[in-house]
Amino acid sequence: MPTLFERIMDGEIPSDQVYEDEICVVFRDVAPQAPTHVLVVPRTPIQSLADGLNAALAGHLLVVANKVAQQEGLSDGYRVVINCGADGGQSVDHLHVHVLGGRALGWPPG
Ligand code: DGP
Repeated sequence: MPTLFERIMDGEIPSDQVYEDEICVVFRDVAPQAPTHVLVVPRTPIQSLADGLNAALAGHLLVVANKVAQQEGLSDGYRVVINCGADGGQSVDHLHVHVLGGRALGWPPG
């Protein structure tokens, strides 16, 4: 069964895509928690951060997160979040990196 994010990347489910390369795709979150809220999603459907992410892919996702943050004009800063598993609040079982910005974000998270 393809994951929800594979179905988005295949175009079966529409999305507002802001970036893509051979390794990952970035699209806007359907339920944004900040003025800018995008998801950096590897094309390979790794379930979570706890499931075999390698250093090269992890690094690429972070480099792309910063690239898109600059593209989105987040010059005052931004936050990168990876929710992992049930306690981490992960709801889609396809690894993804949240990039949030456009307002001052609170800390700690709930
Ligand atoms: P997480 O809770 O960390 O697994 O984040 C999953 C995110 O995915 C959540 O912020 C909402 C987003 N999301 C869920 N369904 C869709 C969808 O169909 N389209 C888009 N663009 N985002 C979605």
